[in-house]
Amino acid sequence: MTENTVTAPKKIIFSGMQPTGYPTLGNYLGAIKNWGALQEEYDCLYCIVDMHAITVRQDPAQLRKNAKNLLALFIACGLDPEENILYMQSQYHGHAELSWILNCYTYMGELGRMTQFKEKSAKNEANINTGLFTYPVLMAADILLFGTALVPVGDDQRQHLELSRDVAMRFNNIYGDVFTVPEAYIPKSGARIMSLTEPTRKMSKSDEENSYVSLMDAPDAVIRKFKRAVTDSDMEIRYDQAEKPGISNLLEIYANACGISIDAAVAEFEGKGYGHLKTTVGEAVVGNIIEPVQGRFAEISKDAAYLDEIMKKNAQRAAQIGERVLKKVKKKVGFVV
Ligand code: AQP
Repeated sequence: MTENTVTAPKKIIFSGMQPTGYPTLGNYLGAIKNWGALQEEYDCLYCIVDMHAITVRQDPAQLRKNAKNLLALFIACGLDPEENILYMQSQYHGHAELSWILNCYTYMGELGRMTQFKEKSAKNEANINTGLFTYPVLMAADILLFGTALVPVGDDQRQHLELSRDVAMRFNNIYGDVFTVPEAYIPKSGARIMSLTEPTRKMSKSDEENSYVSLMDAPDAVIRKFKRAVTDSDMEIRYDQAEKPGISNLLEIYANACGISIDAAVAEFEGKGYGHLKTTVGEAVVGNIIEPVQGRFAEISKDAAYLDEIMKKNAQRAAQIGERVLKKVKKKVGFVV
């Protein structure tokens, strides 16, 4: 490269995860694993979205602990805290400020159509709070605050991302080019890992314990959960999400855990029984994901001062980027800045 060469700024990536417990295998395969692959090509912000987490009642001490553990787990999963901005949502006020402004540019009807709101309010009938309803607006703020070009998420976030795009375009139509309109970045495989006990539903950390594998489950518990995974009464191992959701889910998990294609996974199990499939998938998950991640997590989480330093420094790095957009937005809507 010559001295005069100007390199184009890298595109910005933003994604978040709720500290509502340890991430599941679904969170890992649908999100964290892919985040790691993007860190060189893009400027990446990965946020622990504790403000989203309180839309469902949380124990305060546990929430704080979960948030710190999630930071350590991000690093244990291969996210470099120097290359990426790994930080806590509540430690940068810009998220809340922009969220309020965007609330005034989002319609009740749009939010009422959100599948996650319908599902979560059905699960939490005693606490259908406004935060649960406006969750996607906060998510839009998270993304738009940084001029984000790409948002790597699992398939369940597609609808929320579409709303972020609509709100950005609506705002830009009124005030000019303020926001970058973000694109979803959804992996071709692993974007929707299903529950082990009900394979037509997505794997979720707030569901019944045997339905999900947590990154912090003991290896023997992981094997046991896979052995109990719901399949079907047929005998054939083939990939067919509609007819064979349980087997297809196991094949998808195996392919992703081993870094091979689904076709290669199907070929590997040709002529084998369901028992063999379940044990082999469990062992691959333990050997390739659970044990290495837990080993690194044990080392990293010992050093509380190091994690505190990362949190502080990275919240400041996020604020440096966010303030530019926030100031512009405030000016546009007519605040005295
Ligand atoms: N089953 C899944 N398969 C693939 N990707 C998934 N993601 C979540 N579940 C799956 C992706 O993980 C990222 C972070 O999700 P989150 O923790 O912010 O919230 P969530 O989508 O609501 O995840 P959970 O596990 O279902 O949490 P709870 O039970 O607390 O609501 C997102 O990119 C998501 O797409």
